[in-house]
Amino acid sequence: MSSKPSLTLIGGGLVGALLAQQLARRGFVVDVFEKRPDPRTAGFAGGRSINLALAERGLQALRSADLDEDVLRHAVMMRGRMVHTADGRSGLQRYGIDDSEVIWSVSRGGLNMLLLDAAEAAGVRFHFGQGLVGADFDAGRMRVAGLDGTEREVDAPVLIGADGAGSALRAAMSACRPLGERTEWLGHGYKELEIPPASQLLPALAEQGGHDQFAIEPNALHIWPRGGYMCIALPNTEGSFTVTLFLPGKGPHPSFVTLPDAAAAAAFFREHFADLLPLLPDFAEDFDAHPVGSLATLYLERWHLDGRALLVGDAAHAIVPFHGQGMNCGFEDTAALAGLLDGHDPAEAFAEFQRIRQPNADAIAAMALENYVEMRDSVADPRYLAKRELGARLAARAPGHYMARYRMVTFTDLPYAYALERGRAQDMLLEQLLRESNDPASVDLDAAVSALKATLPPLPPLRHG
Ligand code: FAD
Ligand code: E1W
Repeated sequence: MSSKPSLTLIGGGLVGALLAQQLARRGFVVDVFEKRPDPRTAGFAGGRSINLALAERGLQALRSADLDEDVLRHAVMMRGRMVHTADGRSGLQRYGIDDSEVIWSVSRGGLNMLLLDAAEAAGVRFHFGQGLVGADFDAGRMRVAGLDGTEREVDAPVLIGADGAGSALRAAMSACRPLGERTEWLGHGYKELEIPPASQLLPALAEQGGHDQFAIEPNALHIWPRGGYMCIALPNTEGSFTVTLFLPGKGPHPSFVTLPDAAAAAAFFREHFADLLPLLPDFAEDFDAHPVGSLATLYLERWHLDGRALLVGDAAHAIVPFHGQGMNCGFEDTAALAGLLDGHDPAEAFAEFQRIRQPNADAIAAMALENYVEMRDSVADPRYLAKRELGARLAARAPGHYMARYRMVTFTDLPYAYALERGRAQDMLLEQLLRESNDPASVDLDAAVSALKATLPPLPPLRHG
């Protein structure tokens, strides 16, 4: 075979940096054009600490890049979800029976910088402050703009877009051939707030009568479900937490338009997040300074232009964040693509990549949307709780035959499409078993396991973390 083609990546974010490292390690010549300045010297946008949940799929991709240990050194373990109800009570629902089934809170900025270092060490050439503005796919050339706006042309026969949900490469590809693009807006937005380390919160905690070293349990993902809206919090290594409020963008109260400023929002928090507000000493500053983010699902019919251009990560399949899988799915993309490009020409590899990944991207998009509703309200719904309890009993009795969908998504590398399909079948069975009574203890478990084995094949053997 001829020598490996040289590849031009657009975007040095989480997915772009990891993909670049994996391709360079396989001997490709890789150039990455990143619109923003180098975060390792310029400081990460705004200096705010934003974090993300890393789960098994993302970890497996990092493992294949030999970066898992480095990343986990800077991560905070989350053993379960801590649910804070409106009456001020809270309880931990563990994700698994032991610490083999946990997720990890990682700093977005820290992770990106670690991945940039790793890619550079593998030989990737970075061009920071160079944003794609256009491409001529027939000529194999692209136009990039520097931070001062000056444009120049660069040779780029094979382009890979990891430039996020607002992808400029996607726009350039659409101008060449329609990609069948559709964006479904969620209609809900988000705003990030911060709980500082407990040492900075002593007066507020003393008022609440707490003596803990931490404001709230550090090794958990915190959720304040409130029906039409919710807050979550993920821990940072420094003892702080990043809180995210998810709320309708407009419409009747409460929505971001009915909370136009910090004063209105503080009154709303006093009423509905009474236990959270005292932990947010900079509430007013944060609320007024941080923008409202928007949320959408992106669907494309085509991810590539033959062997000339391909989209990966959010650029191809942005999803809503409620399963914490956007980055994990993008990391899974990188491992799949690096494997396919090794030994195939780009045209074949790109077509095969879409064939394999698109059904899975569609499946996690659907599950992420469903999880918002589940997080917001059904965590307190008796029907949901009964099904979850019966599911746990079936999993304990027949672990090779029943696994909750959340666990398939979060703790295995079973394809997302498989998790969606099997989850539906399992759910139908639970509905049937609980038709007579909503009490899981009243269900004959032996009969239930027989019914399960009669309707569904066993789970495939699992590669566990
Ligand atoms: P991005 O991270 O958006 O990176 C794109 C990069 O391309 C950036 O560096 C950008 O500067 C650059 N770029 C943009 N335009 C150009 C251009 N024209 N030229 C050159 N470069 C360009 N996922 C999880 O797995 N777990 C979570 O807990 C989680 N929580 C989330 C919470 C929220 C509120 C949101 C909004 C998302 C969350 N996600 C989570 C999803 C995750 O953030 C994304 O899936 C992930 O960042 C996608 O990575 P990416 O590299 O494809 O895109
Ligand atoms: C995870 C932003 C975000 C990130 C997440 C999760 C959630 C709710 C949100 C889903 C979850 C990790 N989830 N957690 N507990 N039950 N479902 O697992 O990343 Cl809003």
